[in-house]
Amino acid sequence: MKISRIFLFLAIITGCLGCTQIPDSPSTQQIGFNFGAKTEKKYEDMIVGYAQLGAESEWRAANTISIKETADNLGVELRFLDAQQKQENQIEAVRKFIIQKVDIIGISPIVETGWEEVFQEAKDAGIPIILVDRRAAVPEDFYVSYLGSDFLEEGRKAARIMTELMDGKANIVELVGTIGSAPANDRYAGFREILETYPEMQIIDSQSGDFTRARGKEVMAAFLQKYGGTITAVYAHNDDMALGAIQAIEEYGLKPGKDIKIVSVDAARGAFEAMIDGKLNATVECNPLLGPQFFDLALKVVNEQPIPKWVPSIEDVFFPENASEILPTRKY
Ligand code: GZL
Repeated sequence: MKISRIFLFLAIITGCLGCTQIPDSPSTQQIGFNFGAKTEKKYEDMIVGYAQLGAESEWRAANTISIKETADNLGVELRFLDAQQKQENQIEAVRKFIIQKVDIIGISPIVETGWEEVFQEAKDAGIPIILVDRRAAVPEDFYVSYLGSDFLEEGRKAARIMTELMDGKANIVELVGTIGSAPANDRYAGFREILETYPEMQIIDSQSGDFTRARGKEVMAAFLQKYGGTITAVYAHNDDMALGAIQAIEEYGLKPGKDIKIVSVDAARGAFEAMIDGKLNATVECNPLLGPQFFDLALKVVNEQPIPKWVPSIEDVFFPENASEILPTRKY
């Protein structure tokens, strides 16, 4: 008798190993033989914990909407916590998800460092982590995948655009994002990498506006008090700070986009409106609409299917020339 028949025979008389009890159905209750094969989870079977960092910008608002709307459309049970831009709140959120035994955790780490301990706790609890939007400086086995942009390349793109806009000569002030965050670190580095070969492209000052419009305006106003009209260009790590800088430049009595050229990052709706008004000279896209890709990755992870360690966002750059035509097509 062939070995497989013996196994099947033994399985039947010993009450069938690894049986799947098929829930009562109108007709009959059946016992299925799955011989250890796991039933594949569907979106509606998943419980996902998402530790969002805050609500500091247009970009973040669009990112949150994308996560929540996608979960709703797919029928995923989403546990969503907003850390209000405090790392300790994000850490607490991850610990709550561990206690709740969610299937998987998504997190946009507000800064790169300080995650080893709580990520180890998730690992010990057997709950995988997907990094969304921002990276964390942890060993690669602490997370299953990073879904987000190449911030270094965003910085390089901004520098190439600025150099062309200024014909290779500018006094630049820089509005930096949240100190210690991956986008701020890399947009800072990528921008400088390109400027190395342009000695007359000078960064005369650099300060954090924490990715918010209010702080961007405050920092730009201080730059104008210190340097006045010697400033010829602004590099803003996001559109919200650029819009704040525009207000400060106008209140100082200069024309943003003309007297002082401005290049920013995100390509949010406000940037298109500013470009149409002639007050912003370019914006480098950073895509916040990560919901569909995130839940697709999450389902693959819970079904133990292979996924890439990094899923880069697809992004473009935008200029005033066609801002009016593109704005109606924008989703954030
Ligand atoms: C980038 C994202 C940044 C945006 C800002 O992926 O983390 O945070 O550029 C947002 O607008 O606040």
